[in-house]
Amino acid sequence: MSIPASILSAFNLSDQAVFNPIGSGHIHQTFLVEDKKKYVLQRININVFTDPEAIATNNRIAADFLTVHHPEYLFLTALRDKNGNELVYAEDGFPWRLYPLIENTLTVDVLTSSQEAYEAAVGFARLAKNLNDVDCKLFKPTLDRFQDLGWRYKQFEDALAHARPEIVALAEEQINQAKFFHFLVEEYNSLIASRSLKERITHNDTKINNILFDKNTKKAVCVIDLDTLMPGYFIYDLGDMVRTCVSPVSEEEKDITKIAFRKEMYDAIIEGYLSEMNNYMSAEEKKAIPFAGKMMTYIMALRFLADFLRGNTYYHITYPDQNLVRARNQLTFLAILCKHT
Ligand code: GN1
Ligand code: MG
Repeated sequence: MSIPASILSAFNLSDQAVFNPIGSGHIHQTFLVEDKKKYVLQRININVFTDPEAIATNNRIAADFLTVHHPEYLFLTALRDKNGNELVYAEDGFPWRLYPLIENTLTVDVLTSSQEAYEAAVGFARLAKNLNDVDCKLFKPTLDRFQDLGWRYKQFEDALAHARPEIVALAEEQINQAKFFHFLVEEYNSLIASRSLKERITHNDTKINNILFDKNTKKAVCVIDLDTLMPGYFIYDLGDMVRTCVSPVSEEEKDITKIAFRKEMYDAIIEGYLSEMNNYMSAEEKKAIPFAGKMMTYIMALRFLADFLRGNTYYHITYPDQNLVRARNQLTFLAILCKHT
């Protein structure tokens, strides 16, 4: 994909600028820009995020709050174009945004030490802690019912009801497994109905490659991918960390015999998260800690499987049954997680 000239000009990028795709996100198009300075340029996928202005507004509210209350905290904000806009629309209607590149940092897809797991959890928990007192009502959901497990289950059932028989046949084993774990939907519904979880501003996409680590110290420097920064519950953030940090292989791994429970990683995530959030969580909330990873692993299994059944309309894929592979991976990890937590 080439970058529209109007976008280059809006952000004052020169003719000499070099663009290369980066990142492993499934939704947007992301480029590293090397010009006089280095940047990250991103085209927002408006087929997924139909209200990109809501993302920009939520991020601005958080940034303004953090500047006043936690000025020392590094919160990544988009740069403004020459007209003062954070989102710049190309002729085709897609909005683009530009971020400064944070030098000397890296992302990882699979953690190799429990120290890294601890640091990642501290990084995501610090965002939740620093936003603990912000007014949730100021934020708009950028994706409706994004983490609503009951709704995601219904979407899976709907995808199944409309799928072609040959697609259903390919996914039979995963469909049966997905149905088997339905008890987690009941557990989720009663947890939410009990009102024991505080509504907070959560990141909602805390997979391990959404945090930047310092190349040298391996400390968490800042969180990225703030598209789903919106009202939620702590289980979403803690759960997605468990989902993506505890297994020695990522959600893309085809060989399910490599999927395992790394206790040292699990413990480090909980410890890291509580090192920041302990005083901000009620005893009732803490009781929900073991549910977090199961809930988020299940929701991703359902989402990948539903997308496969629908013909892969949501997640970017590079080979035909990639979403089925991802679903199988997540269901395998879920079964393992249920034994250990
Ligand atoms: C998507 O933006 P990206 O690719 O990191 C998805 C998350 C999933 C993740 C799984 C908006 O995240 O919810 O956990 O894929 N984001 C959206 O890899 O659907
Ligand atoms: Mg994302």
